[in-house]
Amino acid sequence: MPDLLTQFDPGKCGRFVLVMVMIGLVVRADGGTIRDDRSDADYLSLAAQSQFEPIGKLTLISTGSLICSGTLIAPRYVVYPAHCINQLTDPTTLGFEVGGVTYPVAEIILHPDWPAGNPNPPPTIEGNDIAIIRLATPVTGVTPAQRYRGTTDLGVTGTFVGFGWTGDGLTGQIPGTGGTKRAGENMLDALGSTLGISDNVILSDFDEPSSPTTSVIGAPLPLNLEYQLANKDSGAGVFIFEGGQWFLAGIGVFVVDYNIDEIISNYGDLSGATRIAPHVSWIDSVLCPADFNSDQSVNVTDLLDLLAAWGPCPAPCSEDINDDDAVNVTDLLSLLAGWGVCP
Ligand SMILES: [Ca+2]
Ligand SMILES: [Ca+2]
Ligand SMILES: [Ca+2]
Ligand SMILES: [Ca+2]
Repeated sequence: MPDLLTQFDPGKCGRFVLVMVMIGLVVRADGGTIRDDRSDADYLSLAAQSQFEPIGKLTLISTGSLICSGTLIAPRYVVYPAHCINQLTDPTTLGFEVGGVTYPVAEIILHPDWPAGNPNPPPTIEGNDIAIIRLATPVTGVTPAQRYRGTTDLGVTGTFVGFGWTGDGLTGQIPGTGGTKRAGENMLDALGSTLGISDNVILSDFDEPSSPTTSVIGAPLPLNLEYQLANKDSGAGVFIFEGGQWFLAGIGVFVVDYNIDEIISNYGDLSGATRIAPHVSWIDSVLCPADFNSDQSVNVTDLLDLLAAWGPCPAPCSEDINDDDAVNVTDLLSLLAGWGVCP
């Protein structure tokens, strides 16, 4: 499968001419480009910290080749970008490798507003580039990432963790470098509307240590382990630290040759991540469909709600869990199966 290179229409994107690389198709993938004045070992050891264990590889089972990164958000569920497997609809061909084990995939759940099967979706829907896979068996020995539910994921440091190509801010990404888990930092500088796309996307520029004028958005100086997403980094986890806890705030989806020098992911280039917070209700509804009152638990309140809706129930009808236009014993059993604290 070739990489996708999309030339955005400047008319759609304000004053910007964007060359967008949809990162993360089939090929082995190291994660991200790094500062030219820092040791790669520092980025690799950041990636090895325990809070980043839930980031794994979505692979083709037959070859073990990397499709994308993904982040475990519950023992049976992984979040990743929808564009990664648009054209691969058979979940049994896929595996998720985390903690040294590859788990088979049971189901692919694309965001309902993502155009399934369209490899070149318009930038207007870029904010919905998110999907979930359900694993056939639960992951053990790895603590899932906490989904970010707050509102302060802008103007803070993001830690990006993925398996894509690497290089540094001078060389940009180097083809064929891949497969190693690498982490780096960048400020989450601006929302997507800065580029004329959805505010469900958050943007980060690659700041140059010796040249503050390279800055595109936000502060002009790089962070200590400044980093940029590169090819094959789709699904890189974007983490923030708030209130003493790490949260998954986004997933890497694209990098833009913003400085138009035909070098991808060098100083002066921009990347985008789909934010988790605007999608957290949808994620909750997938992981815990019987929690009708969204209190993160399936209990007697939800049971009474279901019983009150018993009988024919045309859409929209949240109590009709299996979408057959009726609330009946099937939905009741589904609710009972999910009884307790939501994943
Ligand atoms: Ca930056
Ligand atoms: Ca560039
Ligand atoms: Ca509930
Ligand atoms: Ca039903």
